[in-house]
Amino acid sequence: MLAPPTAQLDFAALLDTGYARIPCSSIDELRHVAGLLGAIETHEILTARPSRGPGDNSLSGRHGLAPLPPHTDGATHAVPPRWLAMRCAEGSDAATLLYDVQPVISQPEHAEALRRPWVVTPGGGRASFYAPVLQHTPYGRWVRLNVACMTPTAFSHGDALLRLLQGSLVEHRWRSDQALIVSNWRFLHARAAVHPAEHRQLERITVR
Ligand SMILES: O=C(O)CCC(=O)C(=O)O
Ligand SMILES: [Fe+2]
Repeated sequence: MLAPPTAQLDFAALLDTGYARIPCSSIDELRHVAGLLGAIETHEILTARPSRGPGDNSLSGRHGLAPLPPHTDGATHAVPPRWLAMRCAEGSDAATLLYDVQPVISQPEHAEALRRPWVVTPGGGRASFYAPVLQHTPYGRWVRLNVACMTPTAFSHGDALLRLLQGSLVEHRWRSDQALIVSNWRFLHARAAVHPAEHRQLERITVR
């Protein structure tokens, strides 16, 4: 008998590295593993589509099938989701790119710059608010960055961060029998360009 997905997730290792590839062959298994990480917030199938133009403040709406720049999912939430559980069974040629922020924020001069405020604009009539890229709270420490809905105030450090992060890139190649679990508090993620004939469908569960 196959081991249940619970047996395959080493939580201590996940906390250490901030991401994990695990055996997973169905959306039910993905849901099961995501549920082990915390409370499931959203469960979606993201279909890669051509751009809807600059008026759209979602990254995927703006960039369409072109490469998606590094970002945090749920960047407009008061607290972005802690974990992302993802699986790509269709249209999986384009790699997903993970950028570990930890090496950068362990350097005090960068951490300091990343605590400067940005304006976060949620859209849909919700009020804008200030938030730093790097936020320390009694509940934990997280990063938040999405240039489609965030604007730096005078002395922000976003471009420098994106340059520094090139040094901590992990390229993830999708397999239909694997899922990717990633800390959305520690990693930014991006995606290579998608070929229109691929019909990319990414199953994504966000966990808080
Ligand atoms: O398709 C992917 O690999 C990532 C898509 C993504 O990050 C998003 O839509 O937020
Ligand atoms: Fe994303």
